[in-house]
Amino acid sequence: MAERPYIVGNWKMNGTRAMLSEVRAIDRSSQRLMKVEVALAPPYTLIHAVHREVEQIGVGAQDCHPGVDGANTGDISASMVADAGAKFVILGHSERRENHNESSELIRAKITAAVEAGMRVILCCGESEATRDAGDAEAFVTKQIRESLPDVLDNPTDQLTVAYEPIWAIGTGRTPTLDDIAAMHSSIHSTLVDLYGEDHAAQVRILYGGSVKPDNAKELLAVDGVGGALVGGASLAAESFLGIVLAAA
Ligand code: G2H
Repeated sequence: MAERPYIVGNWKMNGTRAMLSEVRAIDRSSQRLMKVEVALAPPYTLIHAVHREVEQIGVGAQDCHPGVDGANTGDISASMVADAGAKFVILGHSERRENHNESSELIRAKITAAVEAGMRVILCCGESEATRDAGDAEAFVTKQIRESLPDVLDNPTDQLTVAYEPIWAIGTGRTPTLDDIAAMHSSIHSTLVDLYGEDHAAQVRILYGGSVKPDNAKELLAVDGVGGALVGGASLAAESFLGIVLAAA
């Protein structure tokens, strides 16, 4: 595991201001766990409120538009989420790729916009069950990463985190074998070496995501090459999220 594991809660389309008490509990406990970097990505509507509540943990967004401003009803730009207090944005999540037909080309434009707005990016990637069963998982994820990342990042070490989330493990309670996770993380690392060189790639954390829970977090986080976790359902309550943070400490 990377020196300082990164545990990120992705609230997806969940959360109202009533959940700010959970945020306070997560932030207070995280202050005692300096060995772990902790962050939450609430829905747009809560970014500013969460930002105002926290002292220790990071706050991010779950998406952004590739443009800067303009006539895009209902869309939110990278600079707008940055203005609300977000320091990072999750891009390329399979729920965006599948439910909103987001291509890797669009995700690449969003990453460029986010970096230009001064934000860090968590790029998600992951294969379907059919792709894994066909033995094509690593090739598929390599292609996704190569097509989604801009050719040039000023400083990939600071700007980029990658999250490997096999689609069939998201919210299902199923996870890949630990060997499969290790092999995929090694493959992603090699892709990053090709793109940015060994020194930068060594610093880019690769998270695992997909049904991470307090009771499986320790073994998942101990897998070679896993630098933290992107957590959905189990991040919605302080108790379960902090169980995962503790497992990383
Ligand atoms: C995968 C993950 C968080 P969950 O989408 O990004 O969700 O932990 O609910 O599987």
